[in-house]
Amino acid sequence: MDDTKYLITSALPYINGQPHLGHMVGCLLPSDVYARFMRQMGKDVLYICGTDEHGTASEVGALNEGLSVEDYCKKYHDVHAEIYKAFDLSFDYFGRTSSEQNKEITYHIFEQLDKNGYIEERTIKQVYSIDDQMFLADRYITGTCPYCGYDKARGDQCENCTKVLDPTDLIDAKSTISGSGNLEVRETKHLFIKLPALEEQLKKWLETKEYSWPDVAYSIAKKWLKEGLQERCITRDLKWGFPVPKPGFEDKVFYVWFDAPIGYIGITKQWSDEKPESRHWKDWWLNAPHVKHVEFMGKDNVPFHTITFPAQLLGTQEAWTQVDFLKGMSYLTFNGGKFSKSEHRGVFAADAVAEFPVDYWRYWLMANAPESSDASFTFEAFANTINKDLNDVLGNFINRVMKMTTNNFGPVVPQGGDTTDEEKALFTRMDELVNNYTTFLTELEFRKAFATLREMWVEGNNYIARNEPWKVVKTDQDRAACILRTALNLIRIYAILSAPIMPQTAAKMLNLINVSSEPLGWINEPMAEALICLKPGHPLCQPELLFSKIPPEKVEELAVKYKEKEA
Ligand code: B3M
Ligand code: ZN
Repeated sequence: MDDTKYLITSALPYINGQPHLGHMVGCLLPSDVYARFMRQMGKDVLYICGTDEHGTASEVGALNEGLSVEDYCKKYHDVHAEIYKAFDLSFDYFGRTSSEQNKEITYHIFEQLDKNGYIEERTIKQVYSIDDQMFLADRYITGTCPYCGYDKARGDQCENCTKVLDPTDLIDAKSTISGSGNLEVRETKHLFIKLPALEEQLKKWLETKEYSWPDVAYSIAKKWLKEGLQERCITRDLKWGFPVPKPGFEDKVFYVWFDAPIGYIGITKQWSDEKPESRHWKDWWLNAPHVKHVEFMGKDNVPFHTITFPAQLLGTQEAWTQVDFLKGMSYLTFNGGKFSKSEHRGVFAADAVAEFPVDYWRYWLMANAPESSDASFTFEAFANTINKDLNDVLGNFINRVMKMTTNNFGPVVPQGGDTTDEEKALFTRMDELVNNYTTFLTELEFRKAFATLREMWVEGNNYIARNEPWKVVKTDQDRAACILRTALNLIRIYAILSAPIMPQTAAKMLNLINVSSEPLGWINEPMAEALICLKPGHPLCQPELLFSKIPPEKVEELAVKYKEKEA
């Protein structure tokens, strides 16, 4: 028996601000599609996500809204949770990195690292803002670039000439929080994780991944290792975060990237503690050789998940579950430019579900997923895909078959006729497509998978077009019955196979043919069996349109509406 368990995680979205379509397709949707697929395959799945809450951005966000950081995070945690629910993300648990459980595990991991000699103290120089009463992270300092004179250069880099800067290089440096120029350089003590000391272990571990990780992930990790690892600072002078449990460091907190990935574990423990149906978190995370951990993230997060987080876990010298497979996504652009939270450019997830049914978004985003390169969202492209793929190809097929059947045979699967070479050819072609589709989903090749799904819909249309049941019904009722019965069976197959990407539509499709959607398995049997599953006499429901076309006026209206937000 296969006792592999699948631990599926999506990168934990930062709490501040609203998720946009780029976030949705960057890790949340692909992980959901995969989790749904694996559940349908009958696998033992745990799907975990949550908000990433620590760091300066939360402190600044709370300040801007006049809230305490705790209230600010609670508020936005709920905002995120609600949006993801609207997108039908099927997390087993959506937790928070600021939870007590995460604190407990973060402390444990830190203490192990310290005990094993992988933590060291260093004194560093940092910019202190006297008026803000805090040390400033480099990106919260702006000033004039000494190289090109650009007056909005950040403490870590000049956006204009791209030179990497030290905050002390800036002329007329100011805090971006208060705008105050009352800054001074102070010495401060911090803790560092000794990544160089973990380099050998990390290399050995990484080598085992050469053939199982996608090229991008493996090559990013390799490149980091080749350039040589540096000690990394894991503490910050902030108030919001987990206080560092070490004498002399009580007034510091852990750096957000130290406790955020541990959040996957902490959130699993939240699930364990809070949900009666859960299992023990350690079954997934500690001494759990049967667990396969599959991670989804934007490609900028890959180094943290292939180098720093694995090193944190390796350094404990305990048997933590490490990432087995990692899907790093490229970026989605909006009309060719960047989605920007601060400039309100792009379509936010909450707006998206207010404009169109969620399955339109799920389908478009996943069928055009930015996998090997960036993808660009435009309303025109969106409308094109929805009108063609969903309305003309899938919707039209279902509607015609349902109508022809009920008009000629009543609301039942028609009786009569035997399968001919036409059906046998369809079975063979569908066997091949279902097989490819399953393989692509297993390998997380989303674009290829959904192009294949669409091909199956096209096959259905071609089958109907070739066999012309609307004509045949006038001369040969038995033959027409066989064609429509086969076509009705195709609807069942399409529903089951579309469920990971369009769960609501799949349920509606099954409802039309009066098939229960619980529990929803996969298609494992050959088409010669699967396509005769619905038997003559099986009752059907009233035909109903599943999609509607997006007219050109609507495209124009939306293009204007969402462009206006640019200003
Ligand atoms: N919050 C970055 C991001 O949302 C970061 C991911 C954490 S995963 C542990 O892109
Ligand atoms: Zn410059």
